[in-house]
Amino acid sequence: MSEDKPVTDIITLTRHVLEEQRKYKDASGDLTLLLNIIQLGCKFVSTNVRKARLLNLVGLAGGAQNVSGEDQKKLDIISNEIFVNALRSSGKVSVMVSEEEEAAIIVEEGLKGKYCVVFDPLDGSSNIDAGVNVGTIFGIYRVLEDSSGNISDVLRPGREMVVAGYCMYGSSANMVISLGNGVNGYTLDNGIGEFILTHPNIKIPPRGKIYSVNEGNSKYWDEVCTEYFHSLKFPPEGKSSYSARYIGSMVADVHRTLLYGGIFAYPSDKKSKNGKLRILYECFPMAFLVEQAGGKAITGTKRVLDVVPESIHSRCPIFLGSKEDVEDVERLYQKHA
Ligand code: AHM
Ligand code: MG
Repeated sequence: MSEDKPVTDIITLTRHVLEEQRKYKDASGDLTLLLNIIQLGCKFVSTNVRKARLLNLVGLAGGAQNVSGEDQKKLDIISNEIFVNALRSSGKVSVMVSEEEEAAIIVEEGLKGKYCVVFDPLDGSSNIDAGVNVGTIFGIYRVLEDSSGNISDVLRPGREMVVAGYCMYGSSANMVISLGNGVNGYTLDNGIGEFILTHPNIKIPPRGKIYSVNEGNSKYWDEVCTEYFHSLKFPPEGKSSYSARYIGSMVADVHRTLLYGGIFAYPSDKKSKNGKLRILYECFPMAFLVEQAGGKAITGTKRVLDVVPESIHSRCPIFLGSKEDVEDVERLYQKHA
């Protein structure tokens, strides 16, 4: 066999999901189709992130602001439209929540399906002008029994999600997904336009050597955060200190944490009582993935996936990553309770 013979038995994301779904007798194929729509959106965003500078998509979109009062980028708006249009027309979705939409989108009768999708179409977009990695984060709930599909279908604990994932747009587009039975990573092959399984069964190391937090906020931290991060930099004699890595793009910081281990945090502080990151479409999907990879995600005092969001854009503090690292924080919060 010649060495340059191409691999012909490729495991694409769709094939992988189909194989998984075959295990469930009552699987209708709807979830597979929905994930295909999400893949389409991610491929579109990936292409546009790459073309951004050439197409003049970098920069602010005519002074528009999103619901959190942040400037919207042209790419944020485009990415949001791609997902909303594709998901609505799929016929598989009843409710959508996007970081870029003030209200939940309730899909019209006739097009409603049995799923709800929550997403941040372009997370970390303040980094785009510098060419830093950005990403799409998403989570999927099944519409509750007896519900016609409304906001109560998404104001639920994250542990009830059926799928969580993100796509990171970096040197390549990396999709990381969990259907509730482990975590797999796929890399977009631009030549054939398919996500190929490249990181099967991702497991986060039980302890890491990296911490990831915006230390510029440290003057506002509570005593637990102050003590914890100090302990990583000034460990007892004979122990190595942790390395600091903070990209400021949650998808990229969590991706590194999943692969290398360590801890990522966006804590609450005196300025931001609930931290910065949004529960439904930032904290929940990432907490789901980290737990499925063997790690932990807490607010400080409780499991992130047990939080019930009060509103679709509510925020919560988060510490996620290697099990032992997160347990160190948990113990400190218990000690100071
Ligand atoms: P965005 O959704 O407006 O892009 O904000 C979320 C981003 C996350 O990707 C990242 O973890 C965090 O904001 C960084 O915030 P800060 O600049 O305060 O450190
Ligand atoms: Mg975001």
